[in-house]
Amino acid sequence: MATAVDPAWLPPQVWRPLGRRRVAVRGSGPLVETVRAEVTDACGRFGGEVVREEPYDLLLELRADAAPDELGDEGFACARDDGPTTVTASGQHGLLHGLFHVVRLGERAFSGRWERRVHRPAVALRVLDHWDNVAVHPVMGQVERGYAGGSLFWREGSARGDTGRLRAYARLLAACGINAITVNNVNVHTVEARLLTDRVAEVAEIADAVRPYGVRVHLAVSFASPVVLAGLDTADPLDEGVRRWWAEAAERVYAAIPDFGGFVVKADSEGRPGPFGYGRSHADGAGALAAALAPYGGTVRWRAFVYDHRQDWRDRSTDRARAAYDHFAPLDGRFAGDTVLQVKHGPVDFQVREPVSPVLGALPRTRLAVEFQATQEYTGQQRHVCWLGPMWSEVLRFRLGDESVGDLADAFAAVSNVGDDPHWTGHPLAQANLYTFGRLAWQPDADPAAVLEEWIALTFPAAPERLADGLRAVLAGSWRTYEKYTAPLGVGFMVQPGHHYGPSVDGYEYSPWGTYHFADRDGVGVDRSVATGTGYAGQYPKPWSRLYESPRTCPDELLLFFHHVPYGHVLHSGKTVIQHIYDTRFEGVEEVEEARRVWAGLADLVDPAWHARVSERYEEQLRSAREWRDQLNSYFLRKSGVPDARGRRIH
Ligand code: GCV
Repeated sequence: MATAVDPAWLPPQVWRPLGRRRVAVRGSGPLVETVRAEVTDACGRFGGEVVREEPYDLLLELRADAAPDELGDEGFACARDDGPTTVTASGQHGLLHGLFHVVRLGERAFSGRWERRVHRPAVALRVLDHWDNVAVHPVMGQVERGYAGGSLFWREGSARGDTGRLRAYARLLAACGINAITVNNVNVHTVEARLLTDRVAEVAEIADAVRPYGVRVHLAVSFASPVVLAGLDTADPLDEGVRRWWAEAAERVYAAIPDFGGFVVKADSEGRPGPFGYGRSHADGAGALAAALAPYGGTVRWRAFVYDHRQDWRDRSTDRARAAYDHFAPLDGRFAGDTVLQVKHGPVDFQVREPVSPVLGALPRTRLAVEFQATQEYTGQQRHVCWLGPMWSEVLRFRLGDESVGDLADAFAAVSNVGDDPHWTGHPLAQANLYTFGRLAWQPDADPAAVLEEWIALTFPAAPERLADGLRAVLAGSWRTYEKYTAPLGVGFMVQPGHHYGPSVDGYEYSPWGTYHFADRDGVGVDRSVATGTGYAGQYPKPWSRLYESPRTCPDELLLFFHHVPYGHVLHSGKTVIQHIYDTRFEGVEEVEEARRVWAGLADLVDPAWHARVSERYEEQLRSAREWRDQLNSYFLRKSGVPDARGRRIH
């Protein structure tokens, strides 16, 4: 039996439970019209009926007086007693989310009874940042770190104007719970800078296309805009002329896009301009932009990804991991009201394993966004299956002080993994990352395994249990599998420089980027202890600072992030570091072989195009995993001279 999968999302079959009912939609407004249109379409397809009055099986109702304080703009209450299922919202966005909730529940929405339950997102801003270039960049192409084809918004210097696809995209995002997109790369090049001014109409067209699904548009802007776009002789954030320029720019943007979301800024980072160039702080820099957006309620997301990318590798005193904390912790309380400091979830750069960034616990008086990377730059570039749900969930549940990261955050952002690929994400199974980001951003303490179940059920409606089992088997453990054959024990960055795909153990070892592993004949890892190393471990509150300080208490999976240890160091697992390196490389490859076998066995249950695409990527994943295994194992055998205890073939 072949299960057809509609790459346009959501596959029509998921609407069946709702579509064969009598459904009433009450209220008015553009998003209510979207809900009504969805319901009408589903009922038309599956034989149900859109009705005005009782009897009905489902009532979707917008009522301004329906506990607005409790529900907020995006929340809704869902209940079912002896009568119909009811979804009540006090804001239009809430009704839309309520609709997708019912879709997710499927038949369960129409059986049994349950008490009124309120669902509302943990944070108001759940945004996907597209690193899309308008003009094709000579090195990075149309999409920086994009692995899903071209941009949905831009092609070779122009807006694509494919409003149908954009609308479908917004629908997909709403189904995941995502409510904002940034339509250009944080590395803002010359052409893209103009989206803020004379090319804003193109952004307005995108905003019009996604608005019916409650998605708002943001822009990445260059800190040097006043100079680059208006010829001012300074971008000093405290200069009156500069502040006026930003205020006028914001006014024009809001005239074109009344619900514009705000700016994201990468400043003083990897060569981008910023306030340091004018002797100002990042709080000053963000303040100028926040003041411009304040009259309209827009948000400045200011990235904390600031470090010295021109480091001398000989200099052992500079530690890139420390940089964001050193720069930003002293600024706590100095950011203007609506500024959100956007912090990568780990201290370095989206490696497969990093500790949680201590910045997230260091600015109690600052609004924070946690930034994840759905695009799989360092996790297999959407040629490898690597479902990141468990990693993100670990971050969100991690407690810094009294609160979890999920509680501390005021917003969640992810670098988008979507492009114009027919499957949206290049690797069809990478859709699970998109969905999981949206659901965890809505509810950070959600069980990722349950989210994966939802994704499976929504993507393969009515899938036979064998297919669901197979998908679970290939996805659930895929992050740990990837970690096994790539980076041992938190060491990171053993990738090919530049494009970051595939192994190169010393690729960054003598580079200016600050990402070293210091492997020598005796041992490997970075000493970040306070006692003898860079002091990074001391940026954490207790108990973490104490735990990370000593190799005896540091968790195995982060040992080489925090310590330089001899190859013979015995892990908590009882294995030596060198044996762990060998064993995990072999295990990782075996797990990919097994996943490929499981996938091959699902051929009769999956749409042939899907199946073929995933199979082809498994071939590449396996080839690459073997390359990782062989390069890593050979490297460490040659460095250490310690043979594999099990005598396996190492080159
Ligand atoms: C958009 C990493 C990536 C860059 C990216 C940068 C960032 O360094 O390799 O492509 O630039 O992160 O997050 O700004």
